[in-house]
Amino acid sequence: MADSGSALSTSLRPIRKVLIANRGEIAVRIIRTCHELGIETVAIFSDIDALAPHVRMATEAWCVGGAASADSYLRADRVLEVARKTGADAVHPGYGFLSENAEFAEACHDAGIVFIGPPAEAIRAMGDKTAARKLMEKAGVPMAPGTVDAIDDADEAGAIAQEIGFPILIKAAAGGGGKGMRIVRRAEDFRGAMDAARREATSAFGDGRVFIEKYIDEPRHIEFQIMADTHGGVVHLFERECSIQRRHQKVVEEAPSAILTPELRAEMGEAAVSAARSCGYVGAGTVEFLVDADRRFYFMEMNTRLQVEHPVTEWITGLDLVAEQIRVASGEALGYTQDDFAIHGHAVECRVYAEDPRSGFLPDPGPLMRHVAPSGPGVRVDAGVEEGGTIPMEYDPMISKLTTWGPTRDAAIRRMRRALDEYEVAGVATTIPFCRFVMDHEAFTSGTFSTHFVEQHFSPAALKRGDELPDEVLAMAAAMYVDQFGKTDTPLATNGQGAFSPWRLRRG
Ligand code: MV4
Repeated sequence: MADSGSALSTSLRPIRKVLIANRGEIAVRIIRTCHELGIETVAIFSDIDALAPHVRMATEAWCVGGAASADSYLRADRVLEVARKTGADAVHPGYGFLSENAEFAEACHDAGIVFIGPPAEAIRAMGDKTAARKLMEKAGVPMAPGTVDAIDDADEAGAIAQEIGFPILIKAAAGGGGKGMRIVRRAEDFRGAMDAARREATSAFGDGRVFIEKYIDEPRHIEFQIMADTHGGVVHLFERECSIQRRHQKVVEEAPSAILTPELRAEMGEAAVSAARSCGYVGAGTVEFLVDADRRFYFMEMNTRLQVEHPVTEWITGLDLVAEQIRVASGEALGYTQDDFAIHGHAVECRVYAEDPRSGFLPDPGPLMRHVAPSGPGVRVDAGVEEGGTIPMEYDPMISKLTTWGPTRDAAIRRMRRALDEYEVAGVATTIPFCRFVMDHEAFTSGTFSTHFVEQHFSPAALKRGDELPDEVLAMAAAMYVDQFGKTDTPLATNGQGAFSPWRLRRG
């Protein structure tokens, strides 16, 4: 592979100690790989996370502040101070928190600490959706028809919308994840929608710039994993199907997608590699596409971090993506080319959250009185909490990611049903029954779904009863919890709606 330029650092930076600027399952996941590689780890934690698994597992752990993310995990200054005083060679940001913060990446670099992620300029370019569109246009990556630049004149924008043809979508340049978007179906609604989108974008991002795209109705969300080194090597590691989501929150993902042909996969993979090259990408990244009913694909955005759903890619490729990130961050070449990869079988991920699918997926944080995760052939559980611990209300209420592998899609799905049925949780409501519903649904099993799956097919009434733990098990869980963790029915925490007590058990 050719070296693509002098701006790329080719010197080796040995990484012996990594600070993990995160918590929960992703911190645990990163620590595991570091320890396998003989790398020491530094955990950071907030006041309420002192007993969390990531803190216990790391070589050393330092408190960085109070419960609120803004007082701890988002405190770039304190995170860097800990990195400095512990002699960490590198920082792994995980996902969320500081992972897509270009200033933080830069600050690490300025402090002589390796940021395990792309260059700050790549984070910045992809964070600005109009800058990303400009790069993609130059790189020849297909996009939905629309404006490349942000547009502020409503008359001009209206004329362009007319030209593209309704329905159109107004998006925030600083947006992502669906914030600040407006669908417009009729010309007469355009001006009002544009004003609303600008106001929303200004208050959400402090940046009111918007642009316009043709609205792709009932698309599939298919994203490509890419990996790039500092020597000009870039490969894609196939796709993940992420269409099963609600309110921009993914719930079920799989790899590969049931609808891609080898030809389309190759074409989209090449587009993803071009997207990565266009912004000088280094490390693990994800290029998101929308795929319409005619299987035309359009660039949506690029995520400059390791993603939640990366385990399904690890299942089908056999790679450890965190190990690859660390190798690349230390300056090593990929050591493989596109032809070295083939899809091995099929993998499915279900995200298990402390949320109640019977009442609008309301978060249900609290003590995890029982947590017996499934295991056995082809089952992987990435959890950041354990039985006796607590799902705090301050952070994302994820309990774990459950992934299964099988030689075929059908086998992976059957294995997922078995694993979901094995999973025992008491103390909080979970999305397990919802995931079971998805695994059973004909639209999912036949592969004929879109991003509208949940709104089209799900209602709480569709959840089966009888999938919750029996009363005897719940009573035993509560008794064991009190016995092991010394908790009584005195409140453990409050969520503003009342106190949690070990006796407040939940079914399903
Ligand atoms: C779109 C779209 C349809 N057409 N763009 C949602 C989040 C942000 N990344 C962009 N999103 C969308 N962009 C065009 N031109 C539909 C969505 C969209 C969506 C995309 C993937 C998964 C779920 C979604 C839910 C609603 C809207």
